[in-house]
Amino acid sequence: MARKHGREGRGVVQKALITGITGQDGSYLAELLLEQKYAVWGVVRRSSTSPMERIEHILDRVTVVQGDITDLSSMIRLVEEIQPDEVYNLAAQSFVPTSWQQPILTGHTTALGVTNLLEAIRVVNRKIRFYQASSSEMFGKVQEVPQTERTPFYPRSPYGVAKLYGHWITVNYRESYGLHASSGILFNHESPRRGLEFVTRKVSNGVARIAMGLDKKLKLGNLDARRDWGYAGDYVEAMWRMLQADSPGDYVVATGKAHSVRDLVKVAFARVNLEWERYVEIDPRFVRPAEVDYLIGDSSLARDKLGWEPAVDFEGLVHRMVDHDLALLRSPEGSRNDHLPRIRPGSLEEPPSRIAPSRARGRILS
Ligand code: NAP
Ligand code: F7E
Repeated sequence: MARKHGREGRGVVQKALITGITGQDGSYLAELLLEQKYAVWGVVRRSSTSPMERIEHILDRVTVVQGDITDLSSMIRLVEEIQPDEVYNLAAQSFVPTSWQQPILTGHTTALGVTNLLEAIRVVNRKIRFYQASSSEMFGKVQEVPQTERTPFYPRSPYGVAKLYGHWITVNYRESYGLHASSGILFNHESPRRGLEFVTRKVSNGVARIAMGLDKKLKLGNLDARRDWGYAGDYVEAMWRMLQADSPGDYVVATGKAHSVRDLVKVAFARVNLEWERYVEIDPRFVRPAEVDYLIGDSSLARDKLGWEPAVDFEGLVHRMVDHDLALLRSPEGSRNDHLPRIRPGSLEEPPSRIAPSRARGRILS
């Protein structure tokens, strides 16, 4: 899709602050903003190990700053110091099953964290434009098919409930203080950079491992769940376009096509000429206490108002992910068995997507 340039007549370098820059979306968004000649700052939590794997290739072009979205003082300090034109809030506890295990942390991060950033903007400079990463999980037990910006919400997990708070507090700050604050209701979007615990990457990695003779089985939960899956690289463009619009708003971002987890598995195994039925086992530990059965979005508003449309289709996405994981396992790093990503037997905790230790580079400002 052809990219439009940002807001016209700016003349000066635009400054963007991204929370969640080390995540899947943060890495693609940072690349897009660098391409658009922004100066980019990314918030990274202090940790005893480095989470920079997804942004190592751009660390010399972004400024990494320490902060935590649950800590209001660090958000105020960063917004004051950087004086960004645009703030993208992508930070969250984003894995739905973990939200049942850590509901309070999920609330602090995924819900109240949004207020911390909005407060920082309200106090420091109300002209800063704000993007909130809302989610189709807010539709949960869907009240309408397909889902639009007007569909009533019915979240089914502590994560969905927390995102709903984040969505409404964004709307509220827009209406209360006149902030240019937009909420992107994004449906599932995936990529080779997806965390290994999410079903698409779990499947692409599992298929690659089975094709390489490293695993014999792939254990999954509910194969009947249907999702509207798109490509993360396409979706970050919608985020950026929301902040270039004259007025703020709420937008559904989706492909308009749904597939089941079973479809995903079929396409992924077919990519390596294997019959999925021989390898996939159902493990009740991966079935959720309350499921979201069927998500499919209507993104007409984003298409009409923002000129956004997705470029990568479902098959293209799954092939890209399987091919990537095969290449990774065949690479010199991947051939070191002790570093291969795998689901540990008997554990619901799935490993981080790292293959090799990251080399921390770039400027860390504290
Ligand atoms: P992700 O890969 O899980 O990334 C989450 C990011 O948030 C990571 O950079 C993580 O940092 C950071 N983070 C977590 N807690 C934080 C805290 N307390 N303070 C500062 N940073 C913190 O998620 P994603 O897939 O890129 O998604 C980006 C956003 O979109 C999330 O808000 C997610 O809920 C939302 N969303 C995602 C989808 C999707 O399909 N991907 C759909 C709708 C909405 P660490 O690296 O240190 O963990
Ligand atoms: O599950 C089913 C599972 O974990 C998708 C996050 O980015 O998108 C994501 O949330 C479906 C569910 O994503 C396994 O039950 C079957 O129905 O990949 P997922 P999610 O829960 O839809 C939304 C929009 C977000 O906002 C979230 O941040 O797949 N499923 N078997 C499985 N899921 C997992 N993870 N593992 C399985 O073994």
